[in-house]
Amino acid sequence: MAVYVEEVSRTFGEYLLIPGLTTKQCVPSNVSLRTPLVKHAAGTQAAIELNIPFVSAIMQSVSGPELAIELARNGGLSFIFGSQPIASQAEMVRKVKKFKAGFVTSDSNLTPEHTLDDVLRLLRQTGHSTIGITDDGTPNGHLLGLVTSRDYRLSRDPLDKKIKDFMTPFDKLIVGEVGLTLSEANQIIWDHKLNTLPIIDKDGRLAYFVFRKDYDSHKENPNEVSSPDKKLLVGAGINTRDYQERVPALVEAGVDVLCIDSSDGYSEWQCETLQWIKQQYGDKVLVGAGNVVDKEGFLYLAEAGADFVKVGIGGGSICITREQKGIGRGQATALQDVARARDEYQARTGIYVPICSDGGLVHDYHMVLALAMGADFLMMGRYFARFDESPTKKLCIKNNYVKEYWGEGSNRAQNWQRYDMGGTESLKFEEGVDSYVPYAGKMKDNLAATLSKIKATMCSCGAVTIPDLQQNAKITLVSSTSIVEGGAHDVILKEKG
Ligand code: RVP
Repeated sequence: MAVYVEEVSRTFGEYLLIPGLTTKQCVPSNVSLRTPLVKHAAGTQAAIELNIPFVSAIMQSVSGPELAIELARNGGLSFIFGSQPIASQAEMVRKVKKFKAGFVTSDSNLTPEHTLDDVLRLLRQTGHSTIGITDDGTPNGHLLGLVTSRDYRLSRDPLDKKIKDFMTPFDKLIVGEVGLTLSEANQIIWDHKLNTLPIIDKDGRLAYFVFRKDYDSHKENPNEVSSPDKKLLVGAGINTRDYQERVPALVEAGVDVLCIDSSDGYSEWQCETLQWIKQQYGDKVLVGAGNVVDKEGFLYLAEAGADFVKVGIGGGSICITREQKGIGRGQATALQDVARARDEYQARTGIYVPICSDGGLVHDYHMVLALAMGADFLMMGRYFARFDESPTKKLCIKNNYVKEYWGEGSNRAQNWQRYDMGGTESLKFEEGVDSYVPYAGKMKDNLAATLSKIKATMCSCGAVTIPDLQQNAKITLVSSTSIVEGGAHDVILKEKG
């Protein structure tokens, strides 16, 4: 006879936190959101820790290099999507690893033979007024000069005037050499009253620009997460089909951590993939697995060697797996079950395997609930898709700005490996939708608001660290009537101005 799980499948919106004693030390500025990403012996430090408990979803519409750079600069981590050719995924990883705060690869470049008209066209396209003039017009060609808006006068210069006749030529430029630190570059900028310092390699090729303003923005990122060589941390998604080719390419590109990406991870395919990686690389390559929704799934992956386990089936905002296949579990219940298994596993083995709550986080307070229920970090798609840094188009629809957001199981993404059940048959139905999300601006501004809410809630619960919260939170189920009571009610709301 089938097993009936008596516990109702519940989600975050059905719970609230009951405040604990807030001591005088328990203020937002004392709250640390530092959290382990990978397994470690209890009481020791994990090989990778994040400064904020957020990772971005392994999705085409979320985790490209631009978002990965910004998230790592703010203390979290992205998993670059795996539903693309191996070479292009590895290139994205490389792009994140190559990022040096304040050192920007020039995205506006022309040759001396181009004209003022070309300069203006490029300016309209990129919005950047500093243009690198290289022998072949590429970002890393030999540097021959620079054009800024101070080099031409639109009222006098003809549009067909050649760049070589008005650029600031190389011998008049102050340049720095690869290897300079950001503060050394900044010193040159100040000494010579420059706006831009081109950085060239020993062969005279353009490597980067350092702009005056970027030095300050570096100081604004105290949470930045980086590897010992000071490069930003980045992760990447893999699948259980082509891992023998994909993993070596990603490792070669410098990836810090991998994650097997599947809607249902309780499978022998995942076990095989984990074992192959561990046989090839030992603990030099860290790899998470999932997704699971119960104790059995967690234990299976933990014992197979997963460095973290991801929890959640069917809760994602763009996900229709539950409707299509009838599998899944309320995210809160799944998380509680897996968290219990993680703690039991630690008690038995002395090894702490972090768990990640993936999908279905709608309000900021859901994030605190997920952490209180035992998640070490949270994976989000919809949340990040709304920002400037996500790789999708920003559109104006019915006077509202939106960004595109589509599921990996949609026809648009065609990430069938994620939903693959083995064998040779190809997938015949979608498990995700193609949608829009309201545009929300810069990641940094949104993170600041979200993190300050999380810290305020933690202080109300009397917790200054995530482990504190996990051990001491008081969580209560709420009735549907009390959910209504929680919003504004029985008043006539004023129109927002
Ligand atoms: P959300 O943050 O609620 O948008 O959910 C994102 C999560 O949804 C992803 O991390 C992934 O687990 C899941 N997902 C991604 N694509 C699909 C799908 O097409 N069904 N689901």
